Amino acid sequence: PAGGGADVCEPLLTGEHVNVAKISESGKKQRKNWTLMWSVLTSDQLLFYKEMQQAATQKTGSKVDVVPLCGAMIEWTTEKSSRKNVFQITTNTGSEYLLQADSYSTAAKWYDSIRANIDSSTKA
Ligand code: I3P
Repeated sequence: PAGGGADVCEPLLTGEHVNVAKISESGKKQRKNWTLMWSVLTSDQLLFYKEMQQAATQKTGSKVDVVPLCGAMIEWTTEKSSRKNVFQITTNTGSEYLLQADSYSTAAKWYDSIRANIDSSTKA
């Protein structure tokens, strides 16, 4: 139907719980605080919600954070955390996020999907 509203981007990866720590905001370092977030990947954004239900109902303000993927960078890191399977996303506005899952296959699936969407939403 027409007039789908603000959130018409199709999620390319079904939501899933992922550990997230925002370590800097617009270039300013933040205290690391790992939080289990319900994470949804669209073609050009990574969305973090506190709970799965909030993603389903799309309540205004229910998103905890929106990570724009255009111009972002992604890389695995073993230096920024003592945890395993950690990768970092750096946005084009200088915000940095660490994402982590205990399962390597889960972490790798998110890494690959996010990287693909960064590539397709970023003009060469
Ligand atoms: C941090 C907390 C994080 C840890 C971080 C600590 O302490 O233990 O889990 O990151 O290590 O500083 P606090 O809760 O007192 O802020 P990892 O779990 O990713 O290792 P770091 O300072 O070496 O990043």
